[in-house]
Amino acid sequence: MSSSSYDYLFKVVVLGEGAVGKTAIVTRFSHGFFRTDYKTTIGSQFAVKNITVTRSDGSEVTVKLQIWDVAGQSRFQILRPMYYRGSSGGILVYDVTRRRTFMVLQEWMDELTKAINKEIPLILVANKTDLPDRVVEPAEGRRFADEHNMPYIESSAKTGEGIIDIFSKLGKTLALAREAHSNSR
Ligand code: G3D
Ligand code: MG
Repeated sequence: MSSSSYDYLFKVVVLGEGAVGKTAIVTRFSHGFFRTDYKTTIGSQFAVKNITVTRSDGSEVTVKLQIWDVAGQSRFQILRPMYYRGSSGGILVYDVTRRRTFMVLQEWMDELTKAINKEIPLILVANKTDLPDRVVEPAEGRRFADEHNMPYIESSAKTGEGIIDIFSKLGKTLALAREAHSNSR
C-alpha cells in the first residue's frame, strides 16, 4: 500500500527534556536505525509513518502518524505551544539514567494541556534501558503512568526495544477512539 493511502491521520507530539532520546526514538521508528551524529533538534521537525491497526473483529485500518519531534531545550519554550496545536496524542519521554527528566514529567504534561486546552491520550516512555547506570526504577515509572491513566513502555532507541510498541499502541488508541466517537454520532 502506498503511504498516501490511509484511513486516519493523527498528529502526535513527542515531549520531554533535552537529550532524553526523543529524536533517536522518532528516527529509529521512522527509518529503522539509530544514529548518534544528528544535530540537537532545532525548533521542531516531523516524521510521517503509516501503521496498521487491527480491530477487534480482525479487520484492519491504516493509520498515518505525523510525529512531531519538539525541541526540549528551554530556549525553545516560547515556540512549543505552536507545535502542540492540533495534536491528537502525545509521547512523554524520560531518560532512566537521569532522575531530573522523570521529576519534570508533570510540567511537560501541563505545558501540553495548557497549549491545546484539553487532555489527549499520552504514552509514558522510559528510554535508554540499555544503559547500565539506570536510576529510575520500572516501578516508579509504572506508578506515574497508572496515576495519570496512561500506558507505560520501556524503550531503547539504541537496541530498538519497545520502539514499535510505542507508536502502535498510541496509533491503536487514537484510531479506535475516533471510530467509537464517529459510531456514537
Ligand atoms: P532529544 O531529542 O530528546 O534531545 P536525542 O535526545 O535523541 O538527541 O538523544 C540524546 C542522546 O542520547 C544522544 O547521544 C543519543 O544518541 C542518546 N540516546 C538516545 N536514546 C538512547 C538510548 O535508548 N540508549 C542510549 N544508550 N543512548 C540513547 P549523543 O551522544 O549523540 O548526544
Ligand atoms: Mg531532539
